[in-house]
Amino acid sequence: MSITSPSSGTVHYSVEQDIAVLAIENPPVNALSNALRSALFEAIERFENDETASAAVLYGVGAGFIAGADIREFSLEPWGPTLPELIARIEACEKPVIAALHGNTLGGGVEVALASHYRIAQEKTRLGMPEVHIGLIPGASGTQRLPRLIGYDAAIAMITGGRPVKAKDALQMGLVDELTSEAGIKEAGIVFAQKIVAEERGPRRLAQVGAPAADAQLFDTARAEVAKKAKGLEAPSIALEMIANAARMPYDAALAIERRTFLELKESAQHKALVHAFFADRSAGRLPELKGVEPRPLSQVGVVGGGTMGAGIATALLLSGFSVVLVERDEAGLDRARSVITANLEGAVKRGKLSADGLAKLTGEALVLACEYEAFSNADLVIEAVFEEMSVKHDVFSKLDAVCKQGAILATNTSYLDVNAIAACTSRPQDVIGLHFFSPAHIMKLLEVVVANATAADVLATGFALAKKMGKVAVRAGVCDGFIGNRILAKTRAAAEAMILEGASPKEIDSAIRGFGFAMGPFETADMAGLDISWARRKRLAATRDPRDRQVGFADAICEQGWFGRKTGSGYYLYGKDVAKHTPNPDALELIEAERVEKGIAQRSFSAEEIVERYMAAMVNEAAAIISEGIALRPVDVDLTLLYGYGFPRWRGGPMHYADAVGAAKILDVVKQGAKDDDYFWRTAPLLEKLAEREATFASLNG
Ligand code: T1G
Ligand code: NAD
Repeated sequence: MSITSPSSGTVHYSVEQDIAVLAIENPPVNALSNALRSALFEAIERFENDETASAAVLYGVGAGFIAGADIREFSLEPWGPTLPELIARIEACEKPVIAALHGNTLGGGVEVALASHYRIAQEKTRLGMPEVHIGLIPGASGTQRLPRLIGYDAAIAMITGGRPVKAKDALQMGLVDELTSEAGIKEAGIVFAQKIVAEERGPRRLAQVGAPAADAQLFDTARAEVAKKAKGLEAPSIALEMIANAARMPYDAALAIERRTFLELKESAQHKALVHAFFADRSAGRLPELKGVEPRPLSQVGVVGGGTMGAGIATALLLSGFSVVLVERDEAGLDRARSVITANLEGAVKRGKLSADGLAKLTGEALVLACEYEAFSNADLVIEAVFEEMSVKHDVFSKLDAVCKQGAILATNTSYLDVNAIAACTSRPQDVIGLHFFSPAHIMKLLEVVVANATAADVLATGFALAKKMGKVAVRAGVCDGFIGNRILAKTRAAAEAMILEGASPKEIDSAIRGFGFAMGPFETADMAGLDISWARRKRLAATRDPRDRQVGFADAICEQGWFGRKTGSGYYLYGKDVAKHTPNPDALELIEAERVEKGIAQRSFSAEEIVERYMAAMVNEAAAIISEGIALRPVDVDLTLLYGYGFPRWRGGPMHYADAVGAAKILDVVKQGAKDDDYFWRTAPLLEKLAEREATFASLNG
């Protein structure tokens, strides 16, 4: 029979060979919903009263045991037994309860397993406490039971790091009692339970086990390590203190603090932002345009150009199992490409991502280097990564059009150029698309898939399928100067440059933006990418630029000196073996000051808060325009772009989630304030105005 509650989640109860079998079912991941907790609680009560059953086995129907609390229900009013109540009930059973684990056993799933008296796991089980990834701590005794079972070091690593462990490591650390290679976890559980009964081993209750002793140093060392890795995340350090409580107070007192802290964190801004990011990840490829559209098959992929991007893209393709044909202009170009690709792949070997044999294969038969475009005749997709100049792109696409087979997809990695104009150089615009990778292409997770006017639906679908195979996050973008990410970047950088003219220093701005949570500020990023890139873009746009579009002079003046950033030893900062990080380039500061004097601008000071406010207002306002224009289909696509391509702090959820948290009205105020001085740059995006008026959120537009 089934014990079913009105919302999703069921436990099927049966007795097989004197063992009660509790089959937990809540597809797709058996999350502990209100309904499932209720059903499990009832099933446990039934087992206690069932004289025909001498032990119980809990197992998950489907791909795993239990993937933790139901994240979709965090924002709802809970009902039925809480997880701590359920867990206490399981542990209190007078007859042995065995958790039989397979697949994902995460968070509350591990807590259910820890409340059970014995644990058996299939060899491929992943056991983890990922709560910190959604800004939480284990909320149902995990911080107390886990160290009692596996000791402080292992518990600290699992809980504060959030990474799952493999079953064989779980066995070694004592987290599970036995491993099974049996395909049926239910059957293995029953056999294990019968053994427990036959050996008359009764319930083992972790709550009754004393906490291990801890030496004074242990938690101090851990505090320093956790803080160093946290990068703005609050939950890991808080979780660590909960574990430390196990060593310094009785079980019940520590448990009460854990629960209270968990409930507080459930209301925190970081938790809400991280849950937003969790669901954003899962909505990435969910586009109406892709529904029911079959991607084209991909096996051999061509790359034109073996420079920074081409070599990185080729590396990423090889690591994802594609065979690659790379074409450069001459032998010297090919040599450079080969050595960069080999070095990248050697890095993958060092990181344990590739074997030495794999390296030989990828640099051998899987990679063909050539100087003739005819080498692309068999390619299913060719990705162009040559110089950012329309005339060069024009030449390359005409040649590709001539040599590539029918149905081959022709893609450009351009950062800013018009993909419609590139498509027009071919006789097959329906097969042309933008595939905008980020540098380093074999590391960065974002892929902007840029749809031109004539791009066919199955070509777009192939872009998304490619990203999936490469382990990247794909975001659909429309054609405009810079697509989603670089267009926003250009706008925020311009807002930062304007603040510099008013009196802030590049270092103050970078430090404020890092304080917000970005890995780097805009000027150190520009120095790293090369200042010549945006200089070239400014020159390209100069002829068509709106006369109201104010430009700072110092950005060009710095480039005119040949200071292109890190690669030339100086830019906004100085670089060199003996130069401390973030040492401003005094000559660049002089150029800035000279421009202030020339324009009669009185220098004033900026607080970090004001810098962030302006920077983020410029970002959100531009993003709102990008959404209205259909360049980004949904606000969540902007969030994904900034999270995966631009170092936006995940615990802030992305710029649109940030805007929702702050409120559209507040952002609009900053935009309007800016418009008093420069009403062209700070022209209000009508969407922002509309949301502010209606007190509505960007999230409401995600559909
Ligand atoms: N709650 C609700 N839905 C979930 C879910 C969860 N915990 N986990 C996954 N889903 C949905 C997901 O949205 C998607 O739905 C579908 O399942 C498949 O997921 C009290 C506080 C389990 C490794 O953080 O890490 O327990 O989009 O596409 O790649 O102490 O999902 O198809 O509609 O990701 O095979 C701790 C989060 C909670 C686990 C599977 N648990 N999940 O990956 O499939 S806090 C987590 C994952 C907690 C206690 C604490 C992964 C996965 P849809 P998927 P996958
Ligand atoms: P790069 O100068 O490092 O490399 C370009 C390579 O293309 C050179 O090796 C050159 O020899 C080769 N090349 C030029 N013309 C060619 C031709 N006709 N046939 C074959 N090879 C040719 O440039 P990059 O930084 O790799 O940028 C390439 C493209 O990627 C540009 O469109 C750029 O805007 C875009 N992009 C760059 C970055 C970045 O961070 N560098 C990021 C995303 C996109």
